[in-house]
Amino acid sequence: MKLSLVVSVSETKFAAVAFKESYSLAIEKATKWGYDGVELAVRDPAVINVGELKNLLGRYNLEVPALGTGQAYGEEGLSLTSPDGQTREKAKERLKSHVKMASELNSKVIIGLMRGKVSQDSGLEKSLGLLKKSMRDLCDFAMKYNVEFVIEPINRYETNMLNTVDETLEFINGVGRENLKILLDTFHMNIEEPSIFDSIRKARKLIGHVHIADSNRWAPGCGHIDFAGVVNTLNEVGYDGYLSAEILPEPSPDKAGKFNYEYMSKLLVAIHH
Ligand code: LER
Ligand code: MN
Repeated sequence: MKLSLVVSVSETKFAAVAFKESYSLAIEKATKWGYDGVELAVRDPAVINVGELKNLLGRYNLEVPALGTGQAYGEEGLSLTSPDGQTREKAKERLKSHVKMASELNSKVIIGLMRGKVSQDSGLEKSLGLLKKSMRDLCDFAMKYNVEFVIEPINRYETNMLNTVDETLEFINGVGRENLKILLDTFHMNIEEPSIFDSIRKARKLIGHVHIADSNRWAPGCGHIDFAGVVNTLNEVGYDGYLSAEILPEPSPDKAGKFNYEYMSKLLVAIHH
C-alpha cells in the first residue's frame, strides 16, 4: 500500500483538506515528507493547466491516485440526482472532463458528494434510479479512456443517499460496470459501519481507493480508530492501492501532513514483518 495526501488545486470551502493554498507548495512538501502521491481535489478541470501540473508532478516523482470532484457540488451545486435535468446534464459533463483529466494523470475519479441528496419530491428509489443511469453512461464513457470511477459511502450528516458499505455495494452491483468500484473512507465508516473490519472484508473484491482520517478527522493516530487493524485487514483482503489522507489541517497543515506520513508508514512497515 502507498500513501497520498489530499491537496486542493484551487481554493475550497471543504474542511478536510490539509492543504488549501498553493498546491505546488503542497506537492513539494508531500514529496519531502515521503508521500508516493497526492490526491487532487478538482472543482473544474477546465481551469487547470494539466501540462504544467504533469511537469510539476514529474519533477517530484509523485503519482495522482485519484481526483476528488465534490467541490463541483459544494461550490456549484452540480448533482447527478438533481430534480433539474439541466443540472444533472451539467454534472455529467463536468465528470466527463474529470475523466479526461484522470486519463492523462492515470488517476481514478471519485463520486462523493456529486451524487447529490434525495429530495422530498424525488424519493430514494427515484434518486437511486437517476444515479444508476448516470453512472452507467459515465462508466461507459470512462471505459474508452481506461479510467475507473470509485463511489464513496458518506455518513448521514453529509448526505442521505448511500451512507453505508452495504448500500453502496448493492448499488455498484446494480450498475453492473467493471470500472465502478467502492471508495472506503475510515472517517465515514467509523460513523456508519457496525465493524470497520467486517465491512472491509465485505467490500474486498471491489475496493478501488481508500481515504484515511481518524474518528475526529484529524490524522490517523489522533483519534480512536484502530489503524493497525485497518491496515492489517486491508492487507488480508489483498488491497494494494493508496491510503489517501483526507484530514483536517490540525493542529496545523504541516503537522497534520507530516504526522500522518510518519504514523502510517510505521504501520505499513509492520505488516511486512
Ligand atoms: C469526500 O471524499 C468525503 O469524504 C466527504 O466527506 C466530502 O464531504
Ligand atoms: Mn472521503
